[in-house]
Amino acid sequence: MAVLLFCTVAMACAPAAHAEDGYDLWLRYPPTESARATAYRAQVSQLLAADATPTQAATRAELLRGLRGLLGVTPVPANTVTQAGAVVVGTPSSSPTIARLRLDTRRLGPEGYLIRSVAIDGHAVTVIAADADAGALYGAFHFLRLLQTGQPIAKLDLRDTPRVKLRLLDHWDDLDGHVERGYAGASIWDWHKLPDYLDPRYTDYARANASLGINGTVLNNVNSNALSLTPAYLEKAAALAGVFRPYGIRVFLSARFSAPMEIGGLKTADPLDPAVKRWWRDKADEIYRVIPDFGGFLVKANSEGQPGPQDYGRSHADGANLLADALAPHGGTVMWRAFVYSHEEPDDRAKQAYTEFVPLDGKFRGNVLVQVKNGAIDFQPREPFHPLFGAMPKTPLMMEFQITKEYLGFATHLVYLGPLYEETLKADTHAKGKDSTVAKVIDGSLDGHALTGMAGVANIGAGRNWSGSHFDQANWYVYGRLAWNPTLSSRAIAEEWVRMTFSNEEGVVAPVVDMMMGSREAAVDYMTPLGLHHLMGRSHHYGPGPWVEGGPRADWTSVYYHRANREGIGFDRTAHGSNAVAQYSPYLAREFGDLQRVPEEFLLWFHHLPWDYRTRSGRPLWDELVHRYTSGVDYVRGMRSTWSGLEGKVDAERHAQVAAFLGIQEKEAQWWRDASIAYFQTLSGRPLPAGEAAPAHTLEYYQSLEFPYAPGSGR
Ligand code: GCV
Repeated sequence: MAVLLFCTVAMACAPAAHAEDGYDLWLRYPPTESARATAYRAQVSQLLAADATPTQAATRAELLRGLRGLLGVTPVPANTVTQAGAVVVGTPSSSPTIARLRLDTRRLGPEGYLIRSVAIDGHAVTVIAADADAGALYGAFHFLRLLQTGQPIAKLDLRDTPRVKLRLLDHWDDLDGHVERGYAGASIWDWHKLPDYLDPRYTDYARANASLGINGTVLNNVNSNALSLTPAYLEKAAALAGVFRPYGIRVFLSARFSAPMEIGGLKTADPLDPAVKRWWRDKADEIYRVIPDFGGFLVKANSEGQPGPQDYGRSHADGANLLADALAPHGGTVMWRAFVYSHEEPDDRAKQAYTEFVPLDGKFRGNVLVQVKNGAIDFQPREPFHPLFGAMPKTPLMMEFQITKEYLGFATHLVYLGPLYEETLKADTHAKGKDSTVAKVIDGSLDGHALTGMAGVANIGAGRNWSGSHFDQANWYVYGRLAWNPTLSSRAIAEEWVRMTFSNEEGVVAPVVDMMMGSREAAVDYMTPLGLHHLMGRSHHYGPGPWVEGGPRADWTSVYYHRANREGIGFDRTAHGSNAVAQYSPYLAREFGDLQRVPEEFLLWFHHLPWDYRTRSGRPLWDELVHRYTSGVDYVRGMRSTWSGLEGKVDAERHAQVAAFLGIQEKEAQWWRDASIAYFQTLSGRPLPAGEAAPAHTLEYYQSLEFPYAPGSGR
């Protein structure tokens, strides 16, 4: 085992002199403030870390990089623990020192770790121990996080294991470099140059994900192209898998259900056809020959025009099981999406996934996860949790969150999604009595599933700062941390992120965390207050479009969802309306259906109410709506002023971009407010409440705006 001894070098602990462009994410490792750095250096004077495997080498390299940056220490080879302040990282098989300690690493599983302050031969030592290499890597990142966030490290006794097995990013990246709903530039995958050119960025992508515990990535869009399953593209995917493997990340692919016809020359893709079964089995064998640790398939079937088993009169279970049987011999998993709604629009769109999937509970193979979006419509600024959670006890359901902000202001709006994720995960399904939270469905504890998963639709692109804006990096971060442990607090995660990404100075941390924590509620207010939803511009989804109607299908319009008329506004999902409430547990069905008990944030999601309905503030509904729109805009104004007060405390380059983006956000928040009020006022016929400013333009003006080149459109 290679053993390294640190000698410290004098280093000025001034802020980084170079401009910060966001590339380094939360792994910047800037010099630590000097008093704290001195203390840390004494506690981190030696590093014992093996490098016999690629994962061990990555772990050691990350520790060296981090410690060098944070503490200004340079490693020198040595043999054993010879002084206080050694850091020992590894497993009982990679590290004789750890083996000697006889720690109970078995119970940590393949990805867990412990970090403990112990004495070895009379020296104070920090041990980062795991049962497998990946756990040691995660432990090393945790240790670095403690230093990055200025935590004491003298008396550590931590252990952590992930609560969710598959923690994935779903890339909606097309093979031509376009990213569906991507606002951070072109695809990070340069398919054309793969497999021969491996952009160093792929390694940094893996490092960033590993630092959060993300252990899988679906490389291509769920609106998939069968070409990604051809030999040439499998070779490219294999090259990426090779880069990611040392970081514990496995590659998955979105599979096009009709691939046997499109690239296999078959006349059908019927899941019960023997030739189709053989084709998928052969394809799986071929994939595992080039990617031995391939994770499996993600499938969008019979949804928004994608092919699927229903094209042949078969069920989603038939389709999923076909692929599951092909992958099973290799240990692969199928993630079958429940984002389905019929082309014929027979029923409230919010009800359709439940209607289709609940009867299939128990019919899926053991290596199938059904992937369910957090809400029943589509990643709206706010939705009640999806009624499927808690309703399919015999089937493991995995969560699908969206990290990219398709409906939350694209890249420029500062909207921290932690509270949205947390709200969903903490929601109580009441499926098995009180405290049957969505988090417990996802981590498998509610129904006893060992196969568990969470997916986040990535907000990563080829842009220099990865996510399109500095604050959007926080959404990648919080997603990863919650995928590891869905019970963490979004505020605590925001604080961690701010400390690592911007500064440990309290004068920065407190105001930025506060600003982030209220930002999602503000977006709800200026876009879709009180349970309104799906009111954005048609197809590109940029900006307000509450007037959107007509077109190919009613449930792609806004009027379908807000149902506003002269009398009132809102979607009646009670027993008098679509009765979507009945898809929740009886307790929640009563709560959501009862005007006295329904949480006000879901008022118009579940109820159609007259404009003069008295809300809990005492204001009539129309006045309350206007009030919410305005307070959303006011919050953005407040963020601008908070941020401008931080000038000089955050590096100039990032400060300037955030300030400019907040300016865009304020303009667009005002646009959302004004356009929405201008439109709804034509229906409510009511005056603006006293003190509320009239929209800056006429409704016709807002309706005339067109954005043919808005980024990220679907195709
Ligand atoms: C990948 C929404 C998006 C689509 C996306 C779809 C899905 O409808 O607008 O771009 O397609 O969700 O999740 O499949």
